[in-house]
Amino acid sequence: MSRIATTPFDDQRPGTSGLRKKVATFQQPHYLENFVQSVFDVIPALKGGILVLGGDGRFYNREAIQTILKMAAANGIAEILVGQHGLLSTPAVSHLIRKYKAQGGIILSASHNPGGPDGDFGIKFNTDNGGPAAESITEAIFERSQAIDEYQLLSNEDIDLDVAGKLQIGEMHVSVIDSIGDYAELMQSIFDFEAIRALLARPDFTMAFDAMHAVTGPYAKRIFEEMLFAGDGAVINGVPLTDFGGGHPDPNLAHAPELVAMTLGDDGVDFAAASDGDGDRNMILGKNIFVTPSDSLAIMAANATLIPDYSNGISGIARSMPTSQAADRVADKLGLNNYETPTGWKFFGNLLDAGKVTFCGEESFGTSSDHVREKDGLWAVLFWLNLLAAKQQSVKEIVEQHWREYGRNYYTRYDYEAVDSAAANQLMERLREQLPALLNTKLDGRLVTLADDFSYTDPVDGSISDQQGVRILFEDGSRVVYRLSGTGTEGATLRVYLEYFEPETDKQLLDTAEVMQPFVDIATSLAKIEELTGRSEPTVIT
Ligand code: G16
Repeated sequence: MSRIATTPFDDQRPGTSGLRKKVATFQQPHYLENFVQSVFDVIPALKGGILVLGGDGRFYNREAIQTILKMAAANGIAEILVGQHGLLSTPAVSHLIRKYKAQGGIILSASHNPGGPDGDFGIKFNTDNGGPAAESITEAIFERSQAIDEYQLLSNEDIDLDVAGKLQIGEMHVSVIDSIGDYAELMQSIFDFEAIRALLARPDFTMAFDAMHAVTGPYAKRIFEEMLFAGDGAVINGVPLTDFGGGHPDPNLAHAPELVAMTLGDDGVDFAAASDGDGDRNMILGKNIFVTPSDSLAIMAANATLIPDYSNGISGIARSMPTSQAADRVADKLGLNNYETPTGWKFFGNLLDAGKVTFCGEESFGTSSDHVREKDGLWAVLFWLNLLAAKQQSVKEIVEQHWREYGRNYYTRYDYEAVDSAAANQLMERLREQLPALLNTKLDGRLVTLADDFSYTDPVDGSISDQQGVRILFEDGSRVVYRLSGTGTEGATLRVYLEYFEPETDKQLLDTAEVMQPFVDIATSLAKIEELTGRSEPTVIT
């Protein structure tokens, strides 16, 4: 075993979801090793314990896995479960940690960010509940990284990641496992596969799943094509590639145009879905309709009892603050617990562990339940298929019926990417200063009933997270929310979230862009976006 001298890097503070940087940053000598050693130092239970390891297959995935294996052996990890070919989706890691009672998991992914040598890489640590490490832990890892002076590594040959089986590195047992089997079994235990098979066998029903050349390809092929007989070709872009085929593995209207096109017109597929780099995000589409992630969460909660695993009802729903309030209306009506948390899946962990909620969701294309402690793209897709089978209605019918019953929360998000960081911080600071004066004033004729910088007190452990986004709420329930992303790797990304509630049925089928324009105008002028950032248009609208 070698102890290798090193010096700290000052930029190893994890963001919304792990440490994400350009590949070139991770390729610097000692960069990956420093961070991994900091994780091992902060989580002593890993010594003598079990660790799960895998990634989304992006460029540098295999090299990083070989390095981490040698470091794990040197740091006294007793057993490591690594995904075959180095692949494991984020929800699959969460499940494996829980199933095999591991002390933690390392996921190599920069999620929906582009890959390849010029793209992004990332590393996330999940704790023994299967969920992303809480802020107190990520902060401790960062602090450790700032004092690190050596790391441990066992000199060993690289192992063959392509062959499933058991081997040993030094004293450490290594199992190269089928990445899909345990996860597919879990899905089978939650959903009615018979009913989904019958739906997919209907001659008048067609589906397409876009794996975006990322990790869910092999999972989707096994589950949809081999277990549910969706038919060959139901999964598109199903082969994981280190650069995601040059695409941006982000399942949204902007980055999955091929799939969106398949849903349009009278011949469009009846159901379409996509997932992201590491398989935790989802996008749901029906023939000529896109289901916003916020609506998807609300509709799932309203119909949960139609799914076998939730047939006895759910305890509650949590959503991130910028996610639309559609789910709150369902919680109110059904008498469910309801929580509003900061952005970041890690904030749902305590609520799920305490049984306070069953479903969680975020506007950023994430939904999941207490079956794991991560968001889960394929779970959401299977949920919708099961729902379609149970209701024997189209996606459009289900969504529009939901709006008629609960009202419609029109929703849109504007992203201004790679903005100058100083300008973005100044914009947020200026907004914060304006907040006290905004209360009870009118913006474009709308009365402001709340204007604050969102602060969250965790109801389970009492921890407080401040400055989680500026929100301005109007009398009619509409909102404008601003925050800076915690997942970008270039400058700052300003996100502006806009929401308008429409209770009247005859106004629920209007064009979202038109309905939201007054709020876009309010948001851009109040924050002086063009003046302060030089951007007259957002980079992406979802
Ligand atoms: C991550 C987090 C999510 C968060 C999203 C966007 O998703 O897990 O909880 O909503 O980033 O965060 P931000 O607005 O700070 O960029 P993923 O899929 O990238 O891991």
